[in-house]
Amino acid sequence: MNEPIKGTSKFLSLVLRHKPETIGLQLDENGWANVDELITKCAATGRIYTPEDLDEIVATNDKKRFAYSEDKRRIRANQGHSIMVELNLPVTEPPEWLYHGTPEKFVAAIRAEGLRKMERQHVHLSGDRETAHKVGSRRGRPVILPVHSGQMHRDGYVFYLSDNGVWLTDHVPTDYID
Ligand code: HQG
Repeated sequence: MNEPIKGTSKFLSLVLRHKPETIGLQLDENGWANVDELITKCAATGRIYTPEDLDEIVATNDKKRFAYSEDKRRIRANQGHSIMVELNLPVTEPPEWLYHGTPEKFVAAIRAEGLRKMERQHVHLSGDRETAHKVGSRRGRPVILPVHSGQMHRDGYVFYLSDNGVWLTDHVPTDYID
């Protein structure tokens, strides 16, 4: 592999979640890229990955960000997209509480207007405080907001669970944030 695995994962996140056009790639409506085409187009921009490199990323990436189709001819990001894709994630009944970690500076806005999906396709929630803490720490000192997901579910809000265990929903109104 021509760079540490973390750099590769970052680059694949860019291409498979946000900007496939960076390498002239097109994703289908479900977010899949053809593996051979991905490898060829990465190579054209100087990033040489073998099929075995991609196998390693799919298998070992700490957050299981990527997955193959059953026939392994296609690859996609499990969640986190900013471009419009239909992931066909299973609607799943959430636990009573989920957690959202965010930097302190966003808390006032979140208390005023709820959790919004911002640039992504969904609001991302974690099943435990520790994970939420990690998510929130990406941008500074985090605050953990408990979300009353059980009540949201009873009130008709829909939740999805991604293949890598991230809970997704469209919007969390302030009433459900503890
Ligand atoms: C905040 C990573 C102001 C929100 C993580 C967050 C996650 C508001 C930021 C995944 C707001 C959006 C997603 C409001 C929400 N006013 N700010 N009303 N509502 N926000 O990155 O949840 O490493 O799009 O709190 O692990 O931080 O990429 O969302 O701080 O799973 O695989 O707006 O990204 O995964 O930021 O993170 P993001 P997120 P990966």
